[in-house]
Amino acid sequence: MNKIGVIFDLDGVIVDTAKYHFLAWKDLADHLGFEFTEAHNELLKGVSRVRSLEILLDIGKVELSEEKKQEFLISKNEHYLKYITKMGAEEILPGVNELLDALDALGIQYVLGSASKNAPLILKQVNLYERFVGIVDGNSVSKAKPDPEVFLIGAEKLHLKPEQCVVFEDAIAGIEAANAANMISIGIGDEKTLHKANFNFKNLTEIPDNFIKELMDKTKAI
Ligand code: B16
Ligand code: MG
Repeated sequence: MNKIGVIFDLDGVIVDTAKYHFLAWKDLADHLGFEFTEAHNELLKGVSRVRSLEILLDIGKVELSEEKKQEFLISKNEHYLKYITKMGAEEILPGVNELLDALDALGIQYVLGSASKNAPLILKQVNLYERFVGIVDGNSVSKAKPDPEVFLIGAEKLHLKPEQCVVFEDAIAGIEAANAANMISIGIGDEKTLHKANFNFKNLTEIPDNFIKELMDKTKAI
């Protein structure tokens, strides 16, 4: 069996923070006087905070000074944090605890690879922080997904080669980043949307018991 490690995306894989991003971005759109729908919010999944604001302003056809943009980035995050600080372990998505237990039992280490600058806080809120051997978040990268940087730093934290790493992701840009890093990509969510992934599951509860063991046998490397 080959040695492998796992890199988890946060929003959409471990917890659903997209609903809180939506409320905070919608509040800003309301303030600026245009409609922001849940369909619009899909465009922001896996995307950095700065890029999210650019997309939102494009939707509303609003132009702002750099100063105003900075101001709204801060106020949006303050609003978002009001929801995040109320989160608890009950918000961990189905199948996460079972998968982490299975990885622990197999001696497989895992790190986080998220675009969120709030990732450490969120993991602490849901009591998962201590289980991860490393966190790569929006503060540690210079290039956003689909650039592979976030996952390559994750591989370093696992002391593994990229081809020994398995990435769980819910966003197209994240799957592209994992593929570009030469890692095994697992799409969590809509199979059609995430068709570039090496494997697809609707959610983590759908992962068969022997899946991780079989991956260890099959990994490209090593
Ligand atoms: P923050 P992920 C991403 O998390 C979210 O999907 C995305 O909607 C958000 O804009 C981004 O984090 C930045 O979040 O404002 O907290 O820094 O999916 O990469 O875990
Ligand atoms: Mg995500």
